Amino acid sequence: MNIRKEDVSKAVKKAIDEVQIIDLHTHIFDLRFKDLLLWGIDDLLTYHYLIAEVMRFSDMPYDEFWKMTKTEQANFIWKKLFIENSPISEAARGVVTVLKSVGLDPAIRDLESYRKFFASKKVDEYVDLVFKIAKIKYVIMTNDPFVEDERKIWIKNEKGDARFKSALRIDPLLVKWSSSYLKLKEWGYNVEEKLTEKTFSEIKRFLVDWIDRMNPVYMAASLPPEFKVPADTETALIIENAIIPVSYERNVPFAMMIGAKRLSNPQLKLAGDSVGKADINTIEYMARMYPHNKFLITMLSKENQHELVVAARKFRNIHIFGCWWFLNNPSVVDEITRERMEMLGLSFTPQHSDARVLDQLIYKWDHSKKVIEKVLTDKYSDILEDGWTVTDDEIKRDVEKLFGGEFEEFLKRKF
Ligand code: FIX
Ligand code: ZN
Repeated sequence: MNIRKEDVSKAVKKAIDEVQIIDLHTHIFDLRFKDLLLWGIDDLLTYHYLIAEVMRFSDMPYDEFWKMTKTEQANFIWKKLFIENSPISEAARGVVTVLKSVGLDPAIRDLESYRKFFASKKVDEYVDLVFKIAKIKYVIMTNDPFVEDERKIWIKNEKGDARFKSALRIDPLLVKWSSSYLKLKEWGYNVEEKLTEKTFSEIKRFLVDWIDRMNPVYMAASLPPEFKVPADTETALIIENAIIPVSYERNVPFAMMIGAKRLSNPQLKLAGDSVGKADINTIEYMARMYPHNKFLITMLSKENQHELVVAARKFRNIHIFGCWWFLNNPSVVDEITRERMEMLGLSFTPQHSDARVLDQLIYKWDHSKKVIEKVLTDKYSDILEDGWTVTDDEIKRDVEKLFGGEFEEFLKRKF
């Protein structure tokens, strides 16, 4: 039935509340990976976003912070960011949203009672609970074969949980070749530091072996602001001579996450990364030169967003996903999502969670869904004003596309 103008917001809210989400990029793991799966209040409080924030309220030497146990760090963060200040930043608000969503009372502000709640949970049941609350169909993990703790689990070839799909993460190959080639050698690939034809073909063999082992939805790398292709750099040469051909032959898209400036403040460790504007020409070059390849793209700098949307309009082999990291704040998600919808309609994926802690699926999606709901309501209201009609089913169809359906269609297309 056609929706009346005054009912649009209700209809959009219902469709978004009910949609089963495909989360394109996370850092969570299924149960095979044991302790690599982070969850519960102490992991939530020691999230690297909150570590960066807490140090701004303190003159504690960085070393002293890193020497504390996880519980002590969590106590410190709780005291500073939740008791001595109101938790209004996006990452702090996220903890409050999680407490409320799992049935705890944020108003009691009692960290020990929250700890007791999580200590009473079994991890497998808690995974089910989080997936149910956040309405997740499946997540895509970040799987790096260069991380020894992960690698040793992959090589056991155990069956995983279908709700956790993999992504083959290859940053070390692209940004640390001078040490990664030694690892490849150790694993039986006949490579040398110099990028010869033989070395490219062995890198390809490495990629194919891991694609066979992980069955990844895509290959991915996070790349710095100065990332440039074509260029006479190890990164560019490995991409053009190994990643691109394997990505095409195996029909595994290449996800480029561009603009992360690693360890801008090394004292903050994982929390010390920053952002820089990247060159859109690289993306346009790759999409143009390799029209039969598929590229998933997200960029970290706000300044890159407009030109990225334009690039996607020009090249159908680009699928934009998510408001990444420093962009995942309601005001910025609102602006970027509006612009993307205005130029791409429904042919992009507005958000991924980037959850590092299982429970974050709850808040990251809760907060993003509220913004996407507002934007979509405005867009339907505009066309209704002009005399167009929409039905509940059409809204449901569109919402499903935005939360993973269009991404799955992109994967199926053959360019
Ligand atoms: O490179 C990445 O996948 C980034 O998303 C992360 O490594 C980053 O630290 C993060 O957690 C951002 O949300
Ligand atoms: Zn990430």
